[in-house]
This record gives sequence, C-alpha cells and structure tokens, in this order.
Amino acid sequence: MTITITAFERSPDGGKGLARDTRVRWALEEAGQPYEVRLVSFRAMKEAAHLALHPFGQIPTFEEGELALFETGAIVLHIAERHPGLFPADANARARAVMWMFAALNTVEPPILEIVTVKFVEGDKPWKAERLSLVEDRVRARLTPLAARLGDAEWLDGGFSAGDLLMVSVLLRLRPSGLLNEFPSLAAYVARGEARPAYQRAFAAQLAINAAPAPPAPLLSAG
Ligand code: GTB
Repeated sequence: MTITITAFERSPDGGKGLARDTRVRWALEEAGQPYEVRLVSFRAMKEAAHLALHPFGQIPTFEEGELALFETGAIVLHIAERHPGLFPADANARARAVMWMFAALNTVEPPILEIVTVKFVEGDKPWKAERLSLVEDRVRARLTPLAARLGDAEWLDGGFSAGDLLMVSVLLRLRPSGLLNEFPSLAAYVARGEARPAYQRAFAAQLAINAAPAPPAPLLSAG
C-alpha cells in the first residue's frame, strides 16, 4: 500500500529541515518504506479536504490505505510499530523508547518552542529580552539532565530508536539559538543523528522541494 504524507509547499525555513514532515520522512527512511508527498499551501491546509485529514489544519499527515493519521509523534510511533528499524525487539527496551519519544515531545520540546515564540511572535514586545532570558533558562533546565543521562553514550538507551529520532529532531530546533553548543555532548548527539544516511535522505528530499523555483502565482493556493 502506498504511503502518502503531506508537507509544506513552501517551508518557512526555506528547507532547513525544521518543519515536522522531516521527522516523518526520517522515520520512513529508517524503516526503508517508500512514500509519496502531497504538498499543501498554507491556504489549502485550512480547506475542507485537508481539514478532514488534520482537524487543526497542519502538516504533516500520513495516509496508508484506509488509515489516516495526524500528529508527528503518533505517525512515528505507527511507523516504528509496523516496520523494523526504530524499535528494539525487547519489550521493556521498546517501552523505554516510547518513553523517550514522549520525553522529547512533552518535556524537552515545549520550552524550545517558547524560544521560537519569543523571537518570532513576540519579537516587538518591550519585554522580549527579559522573557527570552527566562525561557532560555527553562531550556537549560531540560538540557542539563538530558546531557547527564546521555553521558558519553551514543544514543539514549542502547541502539538508535524512535526516541532518539524525535529527541534529535527536537534539539535541532535549538541550533539557531546557540544554546545547543553550551552542551557539547548533546551537540555531538544531534550531529550523530544528522549523519545517519536515513536522515540525510529525508533532509535532501524536503530541501529539494524548497530549493526548487517557486511555482507561478496561480498555483500557490492549489492544494
Ligand atoms: N503537534 C503537531 C505535530 O507534531 O504534528 C504540530 C504540527 C505543526 O506544528 N505543524 C506546522 C504547521 O502545519 C508545521 S511544523 N503549521 C501551519 C499552521 O499551523 O497553519 C512546525 C514548523 C513550521 C515551520 C518551521 N520553520 O520554518 O522553521 C519549523 C517548524
């Protein structure tokens, strides 16, 4: 059955891999699963056809036969459950991989997203600098124990898993802030993730779309 995911027709990051379809592409590449991509404009994301797939009008989505999913974490979990490559065979190790997936999305990512909010949504506020400093400290408060737990290990719990895929993806978003470099072991962990051939293929695929010349204006609103 063909797997189809959705991605930005034009990613605001210009193809630096930060939009969440890269996480799904990476999971599919690790699992060796071919997939097709349907590109959606910001306008099409809020139209009925896409809202039927994603109630919040966002990307990415995942379709395979009669199954349609939204939420990156749920999609990566589904891929990891159905195909080898992202979960260990041992049931307890697998439970811990799921734990790290949740830790990435529920514990580490929220303060990182706050940095994005301060910089890009609240950038004109007089209290921006003060708030940014507070939020950066909240990020440090997550990265310090994460680095301690990783220690000098290659991955969070034995071999590479879906937990590492999501944790690396979340930490990647920190790079522009410079905060990642305060934690050399985490910077090296992210670099190991990015060096994986599956990540390289995923990154290249989304970059190819964003590096292509913009379509003519009438197509910009097409789904
Ligand atoms: N919780 C959902 C999930 O994990 O799937 C969140 C999905 C989400 O935030 N989707 C974003 C979206 O569709 C794209 S990834 N936004 C459009 C909208 O809400 O109208 C977030 C994102 C967007 C852009 C960059 N960037 O350019 O750097 C990075 C991340």
